[in-house]
Amino acid sequence: MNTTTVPTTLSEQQLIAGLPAGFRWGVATSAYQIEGAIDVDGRTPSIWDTFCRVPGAIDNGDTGDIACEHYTRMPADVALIKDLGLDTYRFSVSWTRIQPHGTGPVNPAGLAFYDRLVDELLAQGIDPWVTLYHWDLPQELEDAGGWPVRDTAYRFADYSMLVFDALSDRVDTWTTLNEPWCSAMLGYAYGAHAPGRQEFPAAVSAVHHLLLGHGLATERMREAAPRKLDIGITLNAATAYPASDAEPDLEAARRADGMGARLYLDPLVHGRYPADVIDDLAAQGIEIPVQEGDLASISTPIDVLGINYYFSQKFTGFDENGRTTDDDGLPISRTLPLNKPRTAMDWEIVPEGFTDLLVRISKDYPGLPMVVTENGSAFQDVPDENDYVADADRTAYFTSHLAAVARAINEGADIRGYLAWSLLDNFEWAYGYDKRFGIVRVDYESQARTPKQSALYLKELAEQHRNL
Ligand code: GCO
Repeated sequence: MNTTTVPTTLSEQQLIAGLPAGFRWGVATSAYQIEGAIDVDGRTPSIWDTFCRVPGAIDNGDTGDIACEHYTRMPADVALIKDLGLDTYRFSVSWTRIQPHGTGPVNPAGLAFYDRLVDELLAQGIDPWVTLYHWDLPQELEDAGGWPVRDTAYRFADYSMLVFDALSDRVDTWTTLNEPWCSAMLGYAYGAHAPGRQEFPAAVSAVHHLLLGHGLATERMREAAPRKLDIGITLNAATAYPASDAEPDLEAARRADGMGARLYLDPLVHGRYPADVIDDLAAQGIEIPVQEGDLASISTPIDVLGINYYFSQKFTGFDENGRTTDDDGLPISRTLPLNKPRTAMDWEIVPEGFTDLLVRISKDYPGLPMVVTENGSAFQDVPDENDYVADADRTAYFTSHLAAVARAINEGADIRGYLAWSLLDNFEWAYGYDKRFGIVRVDYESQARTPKQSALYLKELAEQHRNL
């Protein structure tokens, strides 16, 4: 044994070695971030194609036009997953390939790509995991109002069934939405993501219609399921730590947790929106546009809750001058540093926040099997002359976060697998290609793929685990 290994690393390794039998080891991507080929086989623009053309919206003026050319390089990318010994591949389907106008019949040429992808995965012994929506709304639906409009929920359910009817004979695991918080808040409140709107009340409507779309699609998929399938949703969540026990700090953490986690989990699991969040919104004159029957749809039981975790934050209810309300009389909410090392995204590295989150969800929403559907990190990679990246930083991130998952399991959380984000360096939304999350390096000039140290590490862990 390496004598320089510090005890915490040792126990992290032991924790990881103790992950349960049958635990999934996989990797995730999303359509717009890797596919490229934006105008072939009938695909039309999504909100991301449009947003990428807004001056200043994306670092460097980057776009997803070419991305990783996964659309044409797909078989080689699947072979890569196989080489890494990973058993699950989570990918998303591009809505405008399937249904170019956001409504109407299926586009067979667009569907054919995912049909081939699923067959290729199965031929390699890799379990396909479909995400139906990873943020790429058809532009035509945004032109009709987007997620703040109720009709979009029905459009999403119709689109979902086109994909489901074509692939449910071979795909066992289905995620409706990826991170509705991001779609609603980054897209409609903060304007940092497509469609770039900054209208908080519209963002709250978007939350409800995203959840309604999830519920309607889940009901219909379950009804049509040819056999027992796992259907669920993926949320991004974090632990919101209060800066102190002072009431304003506790309140700031409560509000952050309410808007970040409970606004989604409560309706999905308990069939009601959290009363404190409803009150907070009402204080701003905002109402969630619930209609009769919506919450019954939204709380249709799910089989798996996907959790995407990157970092946690500390919240305070005081501003720099010690005041607790702003000029409009609204309560202050600010984040303060936890004083941890940071990734290239400037996100603090907080594995204990991951354990706390998973344990907390398992207690507050019991009986819900979870899978980590994304976890990973961006760092400033330095390739050697062979394009190999010895990414000790990313590898350490995986180690500490896998150990955090194992700790949560040891504390009673039901977590069935871990999908690393991401297979490839890819289009990191508003950050463009500058931020690299891949376990496999992509040279964007040549499109060459080179597994990084972190990929080889995950390969080894998956292999050891399989041989237990
Ligand atoms: C996310 C997204 C990914 C991001 C990743 C890193 O779910 O937020 O699923 O598309 O690339 O999170 O920011």
